[in-house]
Amino acid sequence: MISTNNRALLDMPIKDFIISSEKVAHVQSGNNAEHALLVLTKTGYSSIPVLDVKYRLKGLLSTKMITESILGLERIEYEKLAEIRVDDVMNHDVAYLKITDTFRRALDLVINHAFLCVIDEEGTFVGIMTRRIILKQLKKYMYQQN
Ligand code: 2BA
Repeated sequence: MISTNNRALLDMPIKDFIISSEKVAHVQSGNNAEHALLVLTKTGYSSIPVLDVKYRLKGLLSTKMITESILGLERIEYEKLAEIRVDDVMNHDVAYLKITDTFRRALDLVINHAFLCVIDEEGTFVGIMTRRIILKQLKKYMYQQN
């Protein structure tokens, strides 16, 4: 049975828990893989959002996707990095949240995803909600119960 307190958390709008877009490392779909690998390596994140020039969410990109694309039979073909576009190697199938969604949907999705991209009514990327933030909120509510 869900307590009143838990329901309050589940029904809470996600907008207060978002890491806003200007703080989120991202690449553009037209960037080449060399630039993307640089961003991933420098920021230290294992996966980051891919946006178009109008800041619309297009996919997710990880270091693994890039290295797989340059994996030859006997060696890693680094020279290909400059020719490969982010668009060609990213994952197009992205689980995302709408800014109007509640914590309940975020909790459902974050079980299988380390972070979720958040878009507004026009489909513009507004930021991310991470597993860390969701766990922190859950912990806060669980302690309040005792
Ligand atoms: P990962 O990069 O695999 O990071 C897993 C966890 O390791 C993060 O969990 C965070 O607790 C820690 N971590 C990794 N890199 C960090 C860094 N540079 N600074 C501080 N902590 C770091 P979450 O915070 O729950 O993030 C989950 C995922 O969300 C990350 O997975 C990453 O893919 C993405 N992410 C988080 N913040 C981001 C940002 N500002 N820009 C782009 N992607 C971000």
